[in-house]
Amino acid sequence: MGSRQVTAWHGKNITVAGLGVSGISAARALAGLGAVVTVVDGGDSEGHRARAAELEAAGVRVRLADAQTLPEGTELVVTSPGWKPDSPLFAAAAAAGVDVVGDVEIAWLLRGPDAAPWLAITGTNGKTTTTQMLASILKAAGLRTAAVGNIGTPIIDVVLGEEQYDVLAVELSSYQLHWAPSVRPHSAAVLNLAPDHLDWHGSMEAYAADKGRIYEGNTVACVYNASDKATEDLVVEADVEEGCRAIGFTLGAPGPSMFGVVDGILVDRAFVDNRHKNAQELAEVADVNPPAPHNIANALAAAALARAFGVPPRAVRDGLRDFRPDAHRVSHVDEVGGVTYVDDSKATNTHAAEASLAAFEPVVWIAGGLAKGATFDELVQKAAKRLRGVVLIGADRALIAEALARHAPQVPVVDLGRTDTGAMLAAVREAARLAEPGDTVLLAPACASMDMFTNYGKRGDAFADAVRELAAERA
Ligand code: UMA
Repeated sequence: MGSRQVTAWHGKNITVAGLGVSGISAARALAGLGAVVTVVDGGDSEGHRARAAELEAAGVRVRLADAQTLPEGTELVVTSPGWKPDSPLFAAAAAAGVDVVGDVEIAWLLRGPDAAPWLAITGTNGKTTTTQMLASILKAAGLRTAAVGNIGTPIIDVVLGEEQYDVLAVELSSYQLHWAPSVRPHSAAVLNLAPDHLDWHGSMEAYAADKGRIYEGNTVACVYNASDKATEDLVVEADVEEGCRAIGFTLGAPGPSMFGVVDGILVDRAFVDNRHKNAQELAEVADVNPPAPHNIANALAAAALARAFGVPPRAVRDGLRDFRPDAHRVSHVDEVGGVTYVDDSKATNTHAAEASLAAFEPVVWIAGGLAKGATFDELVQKAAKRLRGVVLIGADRALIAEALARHAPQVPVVDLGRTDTGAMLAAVREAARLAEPGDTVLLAPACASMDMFTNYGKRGDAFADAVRELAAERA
C-alpha cells in the first residue's frame, strides 16, 4: 500500500457505525492504517459482544447499545449500508460538521494508482446473480477477478488484500451508492427499477437518484434495460466521461448499440465493427442457467459489461455455461403428493415476487414478512388469476391480506397470525392443504425476512426443512 494512504488516515479519529459485515471490515482496515477507530452499534446481543471482543483485541474501541450519540472527537463517520440517512447519529455528525461516508467510499479512496477497475451492477432485482455471472465471464476470459460488495464480500477487504486483480465485479445496493459519492466505475449497469426500500430512502425519487449514482464518471459504458425506461432516464441524467456510451439490453432483437436476442442467440450490436450492419453472436439462450426471461436479461447485462471491458465473445459463452445460480432463487425443493415446492426466499420485494409468481400456475403462495414501505395492490392484481390460495406469515402480513381482499376476494387466504420461526412448518402444512396435484407451492414472500429469521437464507432453509417434514409425514 502506498504511503499516501497511510498518512491520510494515521491518527484520524473515526467512528464506524455498525458492527456487522461491513463495519467490521472498515474498522479493521482503518485501524490497520493507524486511525483511531470506535465502532458504535445499537445492538448488545451475545453475537455483538463476541464480535466486539475480537475487534477490541485488534485495538478498536467498541460501544454497544447506543447507536445515537457521536463519540467525542470524531472527525469522520464511516457507516454500514443499513443505517438510515435520518439516523440520530448522522444528525449529531451534521451538527458537529463531521462528514458521513460508507465503507464502499472508503474502499474507493483506498485504491492505489494501479488498482483494478470496477464493473458495477445495481438494480432492484437480479444484481447478485448478474454480478456472479459477470465474474464467471471475466474468469473465463482468464482475468483475475472477484464478485464483491453487497453480495457479501466487503469491498475494502479486497481492495486492501494481498491478492492482485485485473478487474472487480461489484454489486452495489442503493444504500451503498447513497454513501459513496466519489466512486467512478469503468462501466456500470442498472438492471431494473421498482419500488423497494422506500422506508430507507424516503421516496421513489430518492431511491432512483441513489441508484443512478452508479453511472457517475463511467468511462466506457452505461448499461440500461431497454424495457425499463427509468433505467435509461438515469443514464441520460448521469455525468459521464467523454466518449462513454449508453448501451441497452433487450429480450427482443437489438438495435445498434444494444445487446439482445435473435432466434435463441444472445447477440452484441454494440462492441462490434460497424454496429449498424453487424451483430456478434455471444451464446445460446440455453447457455443461460436457468433460461428464464428475467435471467436472460441478467445474462445480457453481464455480457454487456464484460464486452465493455474487452472480453472476447467465447468467454461470454463459457462464463455463462460455468455459472451456477445460488440457492433460494426459484429453487426446486421437492415434490410431495404431486405438488411441487419452490423456494424463492430471495424474493424480498414485490417486484421479485411478481417475477416468480408469473412462472407458476396454479400456485399456492406463501408470503409476508417485513414490507419495507411497499404496497401490494399491483402485485396481487397481476397474480390474482394464478392463485389457488395464499398463506400469510410475518409482521406485515395484514398489508398483503388487505390487498388480497381488494383485488382477489375469491382466493382463499390463511393468515397464520404468527411471526415465530416455527410458523414456517405450519405455513407449509396449510399450503399443502390448499394445493391440488399439479400445483406449485411457492415461497416468494415479497418481504424481508428479519422479523422471523436471521436472513432470507435461513427463511429458505426453514421452508425446505418444513417440506422435508411434510414429505416424511406423508410417506
Ligand atoms: N445497526 C444499528 N443501527 C441501525 C442499523 C444497524 O446499530 O440503525 C447495526 C446492527 O445492530 C448490526 C449492524 O448495524 O450490528 C448491521 O449493519 P448493516 O445492516 O449495514 O449490515 P452489514 O452486516 O454491514 O451488511 C451490509 C449489507 N446489509 C445491508 O445493506 C442491510 C449486506 O447486504 C452486504 O452484504 C454487506 O454489508 C457487505 O457489503 C445484505 C442486504 O440485505 C445482503 N442488502 C440489501 C439488499 O440486497 O436488498 C441492501
